[in-house]
Amino acid sequence: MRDAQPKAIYLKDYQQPDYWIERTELTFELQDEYTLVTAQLDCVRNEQAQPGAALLLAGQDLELLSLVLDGQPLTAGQYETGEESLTVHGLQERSQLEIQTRIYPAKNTALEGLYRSGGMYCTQCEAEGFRRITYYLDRPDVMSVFTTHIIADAAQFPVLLSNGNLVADCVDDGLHKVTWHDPHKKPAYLFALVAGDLRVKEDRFTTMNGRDVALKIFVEPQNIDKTDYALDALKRSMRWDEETYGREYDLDIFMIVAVDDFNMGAMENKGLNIFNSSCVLANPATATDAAYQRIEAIVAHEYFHNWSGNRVTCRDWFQLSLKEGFTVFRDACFSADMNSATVKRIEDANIMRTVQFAEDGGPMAHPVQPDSFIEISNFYTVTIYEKGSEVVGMLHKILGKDGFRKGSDLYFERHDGQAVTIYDFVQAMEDANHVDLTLFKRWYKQAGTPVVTVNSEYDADAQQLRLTLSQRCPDTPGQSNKLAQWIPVQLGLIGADGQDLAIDVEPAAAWTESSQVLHLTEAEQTFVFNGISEQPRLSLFRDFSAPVKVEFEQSADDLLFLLQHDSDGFNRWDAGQRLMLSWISAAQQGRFELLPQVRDVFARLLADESLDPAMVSCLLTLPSEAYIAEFSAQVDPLAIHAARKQVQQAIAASLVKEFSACYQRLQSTAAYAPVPAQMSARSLKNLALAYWVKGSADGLAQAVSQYRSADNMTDQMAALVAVVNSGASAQAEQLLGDFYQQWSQDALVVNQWLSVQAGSAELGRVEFIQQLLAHPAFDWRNPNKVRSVLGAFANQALCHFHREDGAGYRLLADAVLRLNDSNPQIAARLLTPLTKWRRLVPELSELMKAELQRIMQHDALSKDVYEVVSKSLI
Ligand code: B3K
Ligand code: ZN
Repeated sequence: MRDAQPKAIYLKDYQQPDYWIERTELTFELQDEYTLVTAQLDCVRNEQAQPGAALLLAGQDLELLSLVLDGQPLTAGQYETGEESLTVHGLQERSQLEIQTRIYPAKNTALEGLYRSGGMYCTQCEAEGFRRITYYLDRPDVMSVFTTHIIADAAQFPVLLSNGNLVADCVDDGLHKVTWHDPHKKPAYLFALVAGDLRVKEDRFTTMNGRDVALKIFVEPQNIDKTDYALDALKRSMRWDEETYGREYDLDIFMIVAVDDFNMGAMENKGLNIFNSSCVLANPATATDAAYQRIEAIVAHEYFHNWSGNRVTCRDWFQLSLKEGFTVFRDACFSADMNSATVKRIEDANIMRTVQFAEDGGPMAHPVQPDSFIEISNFYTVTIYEKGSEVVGMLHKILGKDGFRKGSDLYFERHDGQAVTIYDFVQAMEDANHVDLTLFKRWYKQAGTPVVTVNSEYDADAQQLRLTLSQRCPDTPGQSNKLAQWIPVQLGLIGADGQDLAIDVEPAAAWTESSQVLHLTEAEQTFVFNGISEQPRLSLFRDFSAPVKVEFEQSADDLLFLLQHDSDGFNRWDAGQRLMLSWISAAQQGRFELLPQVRDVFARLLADESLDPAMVSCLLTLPSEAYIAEFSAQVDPLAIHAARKQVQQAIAASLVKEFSACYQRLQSTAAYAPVPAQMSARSLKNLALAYWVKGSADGLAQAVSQYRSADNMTDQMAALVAVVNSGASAQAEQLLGDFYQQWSQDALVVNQWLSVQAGSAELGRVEFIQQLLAHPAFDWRNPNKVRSVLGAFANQALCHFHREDGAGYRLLADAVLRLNDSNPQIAARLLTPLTKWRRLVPELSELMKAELQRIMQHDALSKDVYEVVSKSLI
């Protein structure tokens, strides 16, 4: 254990800084061994600060070379350095401070600040990476105008990029020198620099007011044929944000750079987005449909941050969801508009129920606006992002489309150029719509997933339905006795003919144009529906209208009815999932059988050409093991695995003909294109193949044949996964070998190859994972590879991760300890599966806890790992 325990930082302690930095001029001299950074900061005293207040700057892993204040070199006594700080005395109301530091990007394995990735230099400054570049007021409420000079060897670094517009570019005596100027003031976390020998794919975009913008995607030379889709997605995002939010781009150039070594998906640096190469590069031969959709969503997300995050930014990191929740909501709506809105909603609800509800129910549970943290990097969570987005989505439901737009217009107009809080966002929504959202704000302060219990009574004589909804929210670390939250309940009542009944309800909906959204704002409320002439079936929380758990007993017959007839696609899916969960739980108790009427419904769905194939594919997909675990009181991963497999096998065996017919029907000779209609058809075709392979030898032969003839990665990968999961080990080994040979030169494809194996119940045994970690294709320094092997193993190959002797947990804990030193952010992220120990069956729970205790004993834990482990053990 470390000596001094890292300290928590509290929202309640927020104070403005004593100085602002109006202008920041940076000079980078990139040399082989190190980089020299000269920062000139125009500091202005905050009017709230005392004259003579010291200037307190943050810095990490910096060598301080010189300090000059208002032209005078500073000597000992005029400043002090601490372990991660620099204090400077003697500033006037306005002073200029020049700081020279030396840094070592090639030794930076944490991938924060300025670092090397292969032959290039790049940066990642959010949240607190800029302090690894120079001493600075590295906090988002300090917004400054940046000018950046970069000087580097001209032969090695023909491309030198930073934020804003290029204002000077020359080669002088073998040195390439450029200057970039960003006229928009911004916090340091949005600073970026890239240097390399890169190729560029270019296009142009004309904004709604006629501004001509150059669009450029920079990649390493071998990837230039993988840039088309991101460029297309970027243009669609720019247009969509103009049409949907009235937001226009504000510089002459917008750049994206692909980088192989990157901790996260991408980063929205002003005018210079940096992307993990896995989230931007694609061509049909190497990327699956899922990868294309991810790229579309992330390109949009980062672009949308230009307004929700950059122009209007966060006052402090407790407000992270201000930009992330809102921007995820924006990208989700964009993806819904580009593809099937229902399928997108299903995918998002799936993530909420599988990952976010788990976080809410575990030791790292925190509100959308946390009260404290030890390491902010640990708070880039599904709660901040996805639950944050759901909360914004509920505001959208409550205010309606036009009301929400009025609110967002006011927010952007009122706060442009400012660093604000989540409540400033809500205030704009309130002011624009003249509503009081006091109750709604509890969503931001209370952690945990509310549980809504449903009771309904139909009175045939009175032709009335009484619906009683009650809510409670479980205690979470540091929070108990939660208050009722404002829960929008979108619903329908369905008659025997499958049609929605007309709704006349008291109390009526208060704040929406849609009478089908009830507002549950108290601990318990009864809603009375009048004029209901038959006992209806209830379809509640349509479109996943609130991120809650629902306790509602509905018969298998009712669920099967909803699966077929609900006019709300999301609830059709949900009814199916609830049915499947009931089968899996029956299988766990040794009493599952697939009833003929269920089989017939599935057969009809498979043959129904009027339905969106992607939707049918969702309807017939079993809940994942992780999803099932979230719906189990105590988690027995091995029993869940066996039960799910049994149900899957039963479906496969009883519908062989139907799956094969559906597969054949959806075969296509059209050239591959990543367009919605094709992607939708492929998703059902490949789902049918996966079941067919499990149901018959013909299916296996077809999968091998699809693998061999595929001209695109979606079909090749789907066939490979189907064969691997079939348990046909000889064929699987053969195809995996062929695959590696075909793709060994393409790192992104090799990562997919690693993850298919590591995440597979058939292959992902502990000993095999150890072999993958020793494979030449693996590299501990590359986060994508760590995620492909260890992330896939611990999150997907659950039957091996939860091995009875604890070897799976040990393997993961060893990896965490190894990465603790080199890349703490990735180490802490890998820990997530180990935080769930309390919910496991006792034998496994003890073994997992023991691994956490072993990590805790380590004597140099990073703040990142310390926070997750210590909170998990409380
Ligand atoms: N804002 C970045 C995430 C930065 C993560 C820092 N540890 C990506 C995004 O959400 O758009
Ligand atoms: Zn974001």
